[in-house]
Amino acid sequence: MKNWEQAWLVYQPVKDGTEKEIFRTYYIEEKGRYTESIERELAAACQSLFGITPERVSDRKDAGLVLEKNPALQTGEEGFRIRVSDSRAVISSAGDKGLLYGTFRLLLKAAAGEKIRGLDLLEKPENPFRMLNMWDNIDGTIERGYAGYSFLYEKGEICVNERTRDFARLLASAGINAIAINNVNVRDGAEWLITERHRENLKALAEVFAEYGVSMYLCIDFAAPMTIDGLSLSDPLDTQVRQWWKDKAGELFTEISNLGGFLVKADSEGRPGPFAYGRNHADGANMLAEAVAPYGGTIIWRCFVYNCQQDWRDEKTDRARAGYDNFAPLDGQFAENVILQIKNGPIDFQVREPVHPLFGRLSRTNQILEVQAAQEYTGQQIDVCYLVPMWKEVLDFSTGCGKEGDTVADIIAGKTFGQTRCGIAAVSNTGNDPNWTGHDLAGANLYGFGRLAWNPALSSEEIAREWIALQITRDPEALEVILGILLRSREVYEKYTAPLGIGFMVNPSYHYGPNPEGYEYSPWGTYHRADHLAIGVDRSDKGTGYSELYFEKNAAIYRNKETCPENLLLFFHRLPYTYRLSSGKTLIQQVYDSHFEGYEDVEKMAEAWSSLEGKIPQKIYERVKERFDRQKKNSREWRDVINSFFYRRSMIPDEKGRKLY
Ligand code: GCW
Repeated sequence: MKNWEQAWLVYQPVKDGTEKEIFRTYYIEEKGRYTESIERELAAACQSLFGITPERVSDRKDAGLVLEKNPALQTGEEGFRIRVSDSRAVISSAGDKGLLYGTFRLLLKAAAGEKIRGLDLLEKPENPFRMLNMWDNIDGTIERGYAGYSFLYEKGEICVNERTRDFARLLASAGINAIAINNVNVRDGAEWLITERHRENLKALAEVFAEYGVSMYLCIDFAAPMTIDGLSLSDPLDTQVRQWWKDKAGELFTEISNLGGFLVKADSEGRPGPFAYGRNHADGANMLAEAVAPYGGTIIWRCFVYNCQQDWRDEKTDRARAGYDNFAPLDGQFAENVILQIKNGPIDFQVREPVHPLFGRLSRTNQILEVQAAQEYTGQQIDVCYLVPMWKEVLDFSTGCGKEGDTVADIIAGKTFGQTRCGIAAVSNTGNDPNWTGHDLAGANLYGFGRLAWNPALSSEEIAREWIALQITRDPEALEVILGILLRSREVYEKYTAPLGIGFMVNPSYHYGPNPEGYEYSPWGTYHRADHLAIGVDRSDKGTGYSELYFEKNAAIYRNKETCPENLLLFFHRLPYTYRLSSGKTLIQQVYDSHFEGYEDVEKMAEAWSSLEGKIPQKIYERVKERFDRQKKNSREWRDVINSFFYRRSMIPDEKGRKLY
């Protein structure tokens, strides 16, 4: 018995399915790279969905399902076409991988209870890189993991087992095609993943991902030549260091055919990097790029570089500027096999942040957008928070960079500046909990990330509907209830946690629960500077100048408190508690109202969930109910702590006379 579940690949039996006739027999023209995976999936899915075992036939005419490669099709390697008549489905693609993705799409449509007869569909992924970043440590813990321990490592060793395959299936079925298998903070033994000590297991792991078209990346320690081989330095311009990386890349790429390259966090939060030698990040990245280039490898280099040793008394330094200031001047200096990975916002995955100002500025640099499915600051998979709406806001953001397609979605898809090494990455929210994501509803974020990465034009609602039907229920009424919860969950979370764009009011280090001054006098650079009159940071042209990093269209909106969106008001401006918002409400009253409302909304969501008892699988019902009990407690805590903090600072009572402490 597996002690884990199948998430959205549970393939719940279809009772009145006439579709099953199509799946009784299938024909695959020739053996391709993914044929075995396809056949395995068909067998498992059809057994579970329809109670049948599909049979492979050798004559195309006898088959209900036909899979064929067709080089003339405009699908590319990964896209596919699906056409279904009354008695036959044909999946075709110019590439092997397209057949795998097409198979998953057809099976998932059937599993979601959609009618597949008459289907005529041509799909191609919008983003070349659709990547998951695991923050798994090799001791089995997970940095910012909220779903148990790692299923990739145990006690310092890589694990490759049946669960690994199920994970690879989940990834491929959601369209994810790359994975970085270890934490970007490479430490406590993970430095040695690139040595022979782990080679056999690494090869085995890479092979499982290869079978599902997922290319494997390793996070590396920039100081590895010193850590592993005792060199005296890791200066990217030093000949010995450069040779060390060339040798290392040669070894790794020759032995692991499915290796995509390296993902690097350098000069960030204590990680080593090129700054130690007076070099810049282009020097660092290009040195590695040169080493992996002969093998077609890629270096993904993170832009999360800032000073985490800031003196809180220093009001000039603004952490929000750091990514831009470090990387914008380097545009055009990176090798063609380097990709910069940029977090969605300038600070750090808060529930509300403006879009990172590097988007649109880097016209001559490959780039990947990094989002966080792991709910570090968005409820830690205790509170429900469907993140697809937030990611869509980022993708839809028009940068005003002066090009035709100027949204973040256009830029990372390579449409704006013609790049091909680009796309989107998410920090994974998985762990070894039976349901993979701790909170069952967090499954929607993992699945949703993949779907959105494939096609950013899908709506949050479409994605949620698909996921609910696959993983929880096809019952229309129950589905609507769950949909209602998911679609408002982020807004609700924001209401009781982040007032008007102020982030980081969390408990230091583990980042769960309210603590308005938790980071206020710390070196981390995330201050709100509340006193008895006002709160917020002036990031306008009169303050730190952060608003001026955007193209004028957006800079003009942000620098002006009248036009700045309310949900970012205190991110960009320092304002008195008595400031009147466009609604006529004072700022302080808005804070009170939204926190009271946020808690009430949680109560309503929890009630809605309770109405599902008996209508959905009992274990999911119970697990989520337990999370809602905790979310209620948590949101009440937030409400009272934040409101009391503002009340004590301002001494302005709530107009509605509700209890403040
Ligand atoms: O938000 C911070 C997290 C760190 C993380 C870092 C990063 C992996 O608190 O845990 O380290 O971001 O993105 O590098």
